[in-house]
Amino acid sequence: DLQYPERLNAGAELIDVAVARFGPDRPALRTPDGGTWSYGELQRRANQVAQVLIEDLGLVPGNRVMLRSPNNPWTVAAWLGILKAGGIVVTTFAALRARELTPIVAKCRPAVALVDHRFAEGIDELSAQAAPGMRVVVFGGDTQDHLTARAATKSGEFTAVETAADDVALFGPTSGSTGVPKITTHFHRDVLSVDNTFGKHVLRLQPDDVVSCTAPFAFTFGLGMLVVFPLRAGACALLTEQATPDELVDIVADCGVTVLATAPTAYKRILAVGKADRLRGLRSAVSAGEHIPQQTWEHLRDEIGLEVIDGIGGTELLHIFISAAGDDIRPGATGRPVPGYRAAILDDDGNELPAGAEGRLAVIGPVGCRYLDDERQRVYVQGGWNVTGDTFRRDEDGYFYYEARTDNMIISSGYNIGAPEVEAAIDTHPDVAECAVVGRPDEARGSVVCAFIVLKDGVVGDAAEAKEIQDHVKQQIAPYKYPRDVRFVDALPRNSSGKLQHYQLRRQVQA
Ligand code: 3SK
Repeated sequence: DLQYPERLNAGAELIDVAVARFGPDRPALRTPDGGTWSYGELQRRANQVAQVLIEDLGLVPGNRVMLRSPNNPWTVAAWLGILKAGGIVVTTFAALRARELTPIVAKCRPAVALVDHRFAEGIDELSAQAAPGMRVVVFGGDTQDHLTARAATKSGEFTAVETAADDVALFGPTSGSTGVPKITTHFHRDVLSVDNTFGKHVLRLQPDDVVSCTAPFAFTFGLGMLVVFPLRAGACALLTEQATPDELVDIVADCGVTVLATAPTAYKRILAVGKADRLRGLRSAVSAGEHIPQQTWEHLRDEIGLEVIDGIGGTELLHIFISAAGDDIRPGATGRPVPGYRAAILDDDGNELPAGAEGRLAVIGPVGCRYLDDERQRVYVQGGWNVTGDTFRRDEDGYFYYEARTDNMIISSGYNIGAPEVEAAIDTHPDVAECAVVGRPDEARGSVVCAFIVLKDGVVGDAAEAKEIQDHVKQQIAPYKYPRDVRFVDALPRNSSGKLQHYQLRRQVQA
C-alpha cells in the first residue's frame, strides 16, 4: 500500500510502530561481541537523542543534522532520534576526508553534527569553513562522549514531532560522476516506500531473521538492509563497523545470520578463499552495489544452495528498483522492476527502445530523484524518468540485463568512485604534471581505479613514486578511492582540439 497519511514521521513509523507491533523485548540490534539492544531499548535511546537535539541543541523541525559515524547501535538511535525530532538526517561516509566533506557540509548547512570520536579530527575547522555556527557533538569513547552522557539525563518517552509525509527526512550525498557531490533528498514517506516495494515484495524478512550487511548506513543500501527493513519486519540487524569478507563469513556462521547483503566483491572473495560453506545457514542472500557476474552467481548457488537476490538501486531512488527473488530469478538478468516501479531503456534522445536494444536505464517509481539545488536535476530526470548512469537491455519478458556503466563513475567493490575526484586529488601532488583516471576491469573488485600519470620533468616514475602518490591520494580523499593501478606515461591521449580522450585509456585497460 503506497498511500500514506498526510502526517507521517518515519522515525516513529519505524521504531514506535515496531515496539507496538512486536513488543519491546525482541532483539533489534546485535553486535558481533554479543551486545544486544532490544526494540524497547532502541526506542528509549532514540527518544533520548531526540530530546538532546531539541532541548540542549535547539533543533527545530527542518534543521539538518550531520551524522558521521560507523554502523553501530548508537548510530541507529541517533538516526531515528533525528527523524523523531523532525530533523533531516545528513548521512555521510565516516571515511570521507575534509576536502570531500567541505562541499557537502557547505551545501547541506547542518545545524548540528553528531560525530563519532574516531572521526572528529578537523571537525571544528570544517564547521568554521563550511557551516559557521554548526553545533558539534562528539560521541563514543570514554572521555569524549557528549551525546550518550546527555542522553542518559533524558526521559525514555518522547512523542515524535508531527511531520508531513512529504517533508524531507534524509539527505543522501553522492559523489557524482563529475566529482562534485550531489545531494539527494528523500521524504518521510520515501523511507517507508522502500520497504513497501523491495522490502515487502522481494526481500520479505521474517521476524526471526538476523540480517547482516557490509554497506555503511551512508550508502542507502546499508540503511535499508539494516534499519528500515528489519524494523518493519520485527527482525534483528547484526551491526558490524567493519568486517573483511573473511571475518564476515565467521560472523555469519557464528552469530546465526539468516540474511546477508553485500557486494559481489565480498562474495567473490568468500568463494576464492573456499569459505562459502560457512554461508550455508543463510535463508537468503542479496547482492547489490555493482553488477554480479553470472559465473559468481552460479558458483554461489552451487556452493551454498541459494540463488542470490541480485538488485540495482541508487542513492537517488534510495534503494533497489530492479531485482528478482525465488522463482522469479532468471540467471544472468538483474531482474524485473520491483512492484511499484517501471523501468525502460532510453536512447540518447530520451525515446524508449524496444526489447533487445541497449540503452540508458531509466526508472519511475514512488521514490523520485530530487537533488538539492542542483542544475544536474535536468540531466538525470527527464520526462519524469530518473535516468541512471547504467547501460542495460531488456528482454521480451521484461527482465533487465546489465551491460556497462554509461558515465565515468567507477564501481569498485560496490563503492561508487567518480574518476574526476580521483584526478583532482592526484593533481595536487607536486610531482604530477597531469593525469587521467579510468576504471580497469578486475576479476575480484569488478573494477579498480587506474591512473595514467605524466610526471613533471626529472621525476622518476618508479614503484616508490607510485606508492607516494597513492599515499598522498589517501590523505586527500577517502582511502577506498585511491588508484590501485598507477601507470606512468609520457603523454595523455588528446584529440585535435586538446580534449582528453578517456575512451582510449579505457580501451587500453580492457586488453
Ligand atoms: O548501488 C546500488 O545498487 C544501490 C542499491 C541499493 C541502495 C542504493 C544503491 C546505490
